[in-house]
Amino acid sequence: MTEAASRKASVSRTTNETSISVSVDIDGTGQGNISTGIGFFDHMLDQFCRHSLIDMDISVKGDLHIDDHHTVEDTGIALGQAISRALGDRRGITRYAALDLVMDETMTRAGIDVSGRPFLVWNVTFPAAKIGTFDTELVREFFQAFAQNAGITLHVLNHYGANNHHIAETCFKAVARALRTATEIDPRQANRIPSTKGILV
Ligand SMILES: [Mn+2]
Repeated sequence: MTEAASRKASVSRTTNETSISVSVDIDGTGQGNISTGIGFFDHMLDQFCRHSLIDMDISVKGDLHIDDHHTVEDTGIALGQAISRALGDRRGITRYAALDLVMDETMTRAGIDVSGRPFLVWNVTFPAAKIGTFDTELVREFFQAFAQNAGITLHVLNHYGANNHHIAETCFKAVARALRTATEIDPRQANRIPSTKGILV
């Protein structure tokens, strides 16, 4: 980019199940203001924000009297939409990133292609169904919704781990770090769409 374009976007999404406002700044410093009504999910999104360096304001009012499912999935939808809008035509991005992330006894790999082609490969098994009151199966639901709506190809592989909190947290942190790298502007091709097709949407 000859002149740094602003890579920010806001999304508001209201259904009969949830009401969500999301604002993101891809070129942020990892400042977040996150409130979903689900303590554990807020903790995960705080990690996602901090380690991606993408500023995220996320405010959700969901039908938690039913369960956490709609709130988690719809947050993934709105956050993915905001990231996609903020990326615009995806000009100049690094596009690919992958890394292994460790936390105590757990190691998780995330690989990303900011391709415009939504796809999730999820190879993570939680030993327990719950972390406190939070259903561990919702971690996959979040990333499925996020990848679909962000227009990214996302692979997550848990190599090993015993503690469910750690397994979940390494998923969020690994995807955050990969997303940070993959969405950063590559100065060697800063004004070019990183595809021989000439388009990434
Ligand atoms: Mn934690």
